[in-house]
Amino acid sequence: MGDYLNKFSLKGKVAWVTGASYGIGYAIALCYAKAGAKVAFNCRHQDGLDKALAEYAKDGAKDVRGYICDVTDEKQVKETLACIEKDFGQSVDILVNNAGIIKRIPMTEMSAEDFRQVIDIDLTAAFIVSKAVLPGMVEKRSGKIINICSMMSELGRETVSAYAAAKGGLKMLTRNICSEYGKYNIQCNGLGPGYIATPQTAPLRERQPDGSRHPFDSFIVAKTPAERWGTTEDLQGPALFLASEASDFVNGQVLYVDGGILAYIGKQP
Ligand code: NAP
Ligand code: GCO
Repeated sequence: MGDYLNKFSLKGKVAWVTGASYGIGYAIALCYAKAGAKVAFNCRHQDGLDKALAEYAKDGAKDVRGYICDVTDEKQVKETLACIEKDFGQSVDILVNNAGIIKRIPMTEMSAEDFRQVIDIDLTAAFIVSKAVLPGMVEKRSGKIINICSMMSELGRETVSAYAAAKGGLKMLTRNICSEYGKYNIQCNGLGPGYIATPQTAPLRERQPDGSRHPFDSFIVAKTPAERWGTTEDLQGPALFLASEASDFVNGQVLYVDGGILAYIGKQP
């Protein structure tokens, strides 16, 4: 029996999960802390940060530190990275580009400003934060970058043109970081959640005034072979795999965690 299970340990590693005050980022950061990593997270608001720190403590995560940082601001990102390195006494080993937003607006009604904001947070910020941590990873010839992609890295639908453009771009940024930095033992992969119950998707699951399910909620359950929405916990194992030594020869991939959506043509009428 080899030391297979030890390969999943994150002991001695520093992980930075962006936008991890709640939702998917929170679940991933929590799992990394439980796997032994020292964890840094950021968000934009002090009240969100304080609430999250209390939640991490309540959930038994040790060595988690929070920072106020807007990931679209290169200066703030550089300053935050310097604080993380100082606070933890080492450079970042694992980066999860998780912070993201969505705007559901039909394309012909969407302003260029709204489109740019989504691209800025969901795509350009992943470039900015990755660019900041890469030199440290190159120096130690080791690093993991995980980009949180989406069903919209592969599929389109009404109202999400900017989000789909960003998440499609993020898939290709993932492949390019792999191509450019793989020789330094840096792995960059995507994690592609299906439809996950978080604040981001809450409007799609709201009960109707008569108490029935939102039509989009029923639509997603019908489109998913697992016949349910995903939970943030569903993403923890796959995110741990991509952050750990167990995935050292996996590079440039997107691991879709979608209950089977992308494999399925849909119910026959
Ligand atoms: P969420 O519940 O809305 O959480 C988003 C997080 O990002 C929050 O912590 C938010 O904190 C932070 N954030 C947003 N903009 C930021 C910025 N400019 N700088 C720093 N932090 C920022 O979203 P989620 O559903 O957990 O989604 C997380 C990621 O997974 C996103 O990239 C999303 O596109 C992706 N995803 C979600 C689903 C899904 O079904 N939920 C599926 C596939 C992919 P503050 O607002 O306090 O800054
Ligand atoms: C939407 C949803 C999706 C999900 C997710 C799917 O409006 O279609 O918000 O885009 O959030 O990214 O993987």
